[in-house]
Order: sequence, then C-alpha cells, then structure tokens
Amino acid sequence: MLFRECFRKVFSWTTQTNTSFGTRYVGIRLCTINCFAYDRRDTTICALSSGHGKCGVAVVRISGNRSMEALKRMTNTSNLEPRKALLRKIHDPETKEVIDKGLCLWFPGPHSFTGEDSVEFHVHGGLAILTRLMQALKKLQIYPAWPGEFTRRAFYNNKVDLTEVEGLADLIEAETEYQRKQALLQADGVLHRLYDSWRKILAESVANIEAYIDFSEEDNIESNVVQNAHQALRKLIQDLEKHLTDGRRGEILRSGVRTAIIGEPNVGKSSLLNHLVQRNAAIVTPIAGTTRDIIELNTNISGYPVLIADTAGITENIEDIVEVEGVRRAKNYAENADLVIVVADAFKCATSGKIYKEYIREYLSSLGIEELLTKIGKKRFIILMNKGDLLKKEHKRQLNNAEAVLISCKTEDGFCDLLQSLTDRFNNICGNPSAENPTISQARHRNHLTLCLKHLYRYFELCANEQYDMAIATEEIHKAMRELGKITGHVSTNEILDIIFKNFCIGK
Ligand SMILES: Nc1nc2c(ncn2[C@@H]2O[C@H](COP(=O)(O)OP(=O)(O)OP(=O)(O)O)[C@@H](O)[C@H]2O)c(=O)[nH]1
Ligand SMILES: [Mg+2]
Repeated sequence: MLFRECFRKVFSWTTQTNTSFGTRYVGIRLCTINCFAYDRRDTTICALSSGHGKCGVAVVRISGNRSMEALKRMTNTSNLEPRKALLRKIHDPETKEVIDKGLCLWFPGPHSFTGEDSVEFHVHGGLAILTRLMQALKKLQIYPAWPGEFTRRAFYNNKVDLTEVEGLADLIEAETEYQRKQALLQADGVLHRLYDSWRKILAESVANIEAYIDFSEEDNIESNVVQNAHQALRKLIQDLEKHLTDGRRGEILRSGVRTAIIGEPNVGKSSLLNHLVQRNAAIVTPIAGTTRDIIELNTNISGYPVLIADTAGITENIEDIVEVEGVRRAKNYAENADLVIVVADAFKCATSGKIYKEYIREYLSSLGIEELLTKIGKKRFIILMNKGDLLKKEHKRQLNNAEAVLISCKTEDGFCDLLQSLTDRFNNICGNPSAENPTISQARHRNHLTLCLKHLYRYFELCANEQYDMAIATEEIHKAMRELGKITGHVSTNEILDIIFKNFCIGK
C-alpha cells in the first residue's frame, strides 16, 4: 500500500484549542470538610448547548424549577410526555410572537442530566432566533448559565462524581480516538466505581477494627476480625501500588505523547516532521543547521494524540551560541520526552565502511544520547535510517538485519513500517483504555492516591510497634479514606471544584 493511502487511513491532522473560563462558584457535595454554599440554587438557567455559529439545528437547554413554566408559556403545551420530542411553534411568552418552529423535550427531575426539571428547545441555528429565544426566556426569569453550570448542578445533585465530571470535560476536549475512549470510560464511571469500591473496603476495615477496639472485652466480637481487616487492607495496598505503577499511561494519553525527533544536522528531521504533521511546518534546506530551535506541533497518529518536536541537529563542533543553545534544548527535550525518534543518514551509514551496529554505536555516542536510550529502554525509542532512496541494492542488503526502520522522506518508502513502529510504541506507552483496567488520567488523582497509600503504610508501621495505640493508628485509615474521597468529590474544597469546572464551556 502506498504510504499516502496508509497515512490517510490512520493519520489525521488536528489542531488544539484551549478554552478556559473563570468561574466564581462555591460549593460542596456530601460534604465532610466544607459546607455547601451554592448561591444560584433557585435560579433557572439556560444556554445554547450546541456549538456557536450558524447551523442547521441549535439546542437550547433550560434547567431549574421554571423549566415547565417556560415550556407551557412558550409552546402552549401541557402534560408533555417525558423525554419525547414534540414539534411546536415556540413563541414569546408576553407578545406571543412566534420565534421559530422546533422540537421541545421535557426531562422532569431527578431523571435529567442536572437532576433538576429540564427542557430542551431544538431550533434553527440562526443568530437572530437564538437572541430572541434568550430574550424571551429572560422574561420568565430564566437567566444565562455560567460555564460548566449544568454539570456543576449534576454534581451537586449526585448525578455524577468528580471523576465523571472530569471525564465529561475530557470527552468534549478529546481530539483522537483513544482520548475519546478513555474519556468516555471515565465519564461512564469506571474510576468512580473503582475508587468507591476502595473507599468501601477502607470504611469496612476501619469500622471492624474500631468495633474490636471498643467491644472486644465484652467478648461479642470475633477474634479474627482485625486479622481479616488487615488482610483486606494489605490487598488494597497491592491494588493501589499496581494502579500507581502504570507508567502514567492515562495521563500521557490525555495530554499527548511527547515525541522528540533528534539526530545530527541535515539527516532529514524537519522533513520527517513535515510528513508526520502533513504540512510544511518546518523549513527544509540542504544547509546543515537550518533548524535552530524546537518546533513543537500536535498531531494524531493512529488515534493517539502526539506532541511532536523537531529539534536542532546535534553536533560537537559548534561555536555559534545560537546553535549551542539549540543543541542544549534538543537534548533537554529528548530527556523529558515519552518517545525519542533518532534519525540517521542511511547513505552515510552504508558508505562508512562500518557494519550497522558499529556505525550506530558511534553515531549515538556522537549525539551523546546512548545513556538516555539505555535508561528509557527499547520500547521508548526508534532509530530511523532516512534517505533510503540514495542506497543501492547492495547497501540495502547491508541494512536488512539492522534494528532500524529504513525510510525515505523523499519517496515515502518505508513509511508504512514507520507508522507500524510508531503505533506499537504509542500502544505500549498509552495502552488501550478498557473498563477492566482503568488508568489514572489526572495528576490530581495520582497525588491523592499516593497520599492514600502513604497513610496505609503508616498505619501498618504504627501497628508493627508493640506499644502502638490502635485508636491512633486507625486515624491513618480515616485519612486514607479522605484522600480517596477527594478524588471522587465525597470530600472536596471549593478550590478543587473551581479548578475542575473552569475548563467547561457554557451550556455544559
Ligand atoms: N535524497 C533525500 N534527501 C532528503 C531526504 N530527506 C531529506 N532530504 C534532504 O536533506 C536535506 C536536509 O533535510 P532537513 O529535513 O532540513 O534535515 P534536518 O535534519 O532537519 O537538518 P537540520 O535542521 O539542519 O538539522 C534537504 O535538502 C532535504 O531535501 C530523503 O529521504 N532523501
Ligand atoms: Mg531541520
């Protein structure tokens, strides 16, 4: 298959947009630390929930106790069947002027996204229609929603936990297939269920241990109750350790695989970058030292989000301070990358009079990256021999057993192999999100899970001390529980909520 066909099948160029909104909400759910202080509880809110701009159909969402009134007064409809679409003329509640004709849907609480009474109007997506509709809703004291306010209400009404809220935000932001898969699983509650099940184990264990402390002397508590609780806690420690040593798969998948292209000058690094992002992003010339700084771009390779960086060619004999800085940056980027693509010149290798292994050893040594490659391991780097088009048949035979991918940026030969190698590496780095093996997707989760584990270690440390006070030791289990609660929102602070909801758009 021609590279171009192959490429079209699995690559698609994407750009990244970041929207962030500031919100000033305060609140707490199932609070154990702060108290609930959400001051818009009684306000019925509305927003355009479909995208902005002219379109065939626009969805306006309403949530709150005035939803039914809006439906009745703007469509002359009562006794609407829940979740059933009806075609109606939608008019101004005061002047009765028809605004548009569209579908109306009624979602009585608590069986709605927010848990409140909700209504949806599906109207034509024109600016004048939407402006008139919002003006009409204002006449019924229904006000524009703040960013993320629908989801906030769903959270406060226990329709979703914080991990599901984060999953929803990620789902909206997802730009590649695997990001979508991971976000959907999270929005569907895989992490919620996992962390809740762990919280239950902690709650049961601490309840049994504390019952033993309080009542063991009265002899109505079985003697092995503490032993069983400890067994459950030890198993939980193992599960937590395993969950935490996941190579940051979920987090990398969420933010993109940082991939560095490095090599000596003029080997075709920028040419490769341009192929991978499918546009002439980097300057390519026959002059060695063309690229002097990092050029970092987002792309989508086989459904994986990739942050790919072209770098300055690494060479020892430079005095120019700009080039020196370029080389420093290139090495630094490679050291912090999730994947390193080393590009070498196949023609130089074949005509060097050395066997491949010897040539590549010297090449990596001259780049000063052998140690780095040994540290990250084979699954985190690829060696590419570029300019394969310049090779004669006997040269190619020489490279047959080499552990490198032979390509040509000029003819696109070898790009299917390259694609396969990249996909294997990405798969190894990010995995394939599944419900059976959910991964941590946010640094926030990792932080609380690490603290949870620390408290459990501490608990057993205290237990190992013969003079320990069991009642004091169990406080560590309570602390571990609180850390899990912070992930799901059972225990949360206004600060955490503000950070999580700030990335939502209006209407969600
Ligand atoms: N024949 C041949 N020439 C190539 C190939 N790939 C790149 N070139 C040429 O090699 C020269 C250098 O290519 P670049 O992509 O700029 O190389 P680079 O590694 O980014 O170079 P620096 O930025 O200087 O480090 C250009 O003239 C390219 O057209 C290839 O596969 N075959
Ligand atoms: Mg370059």
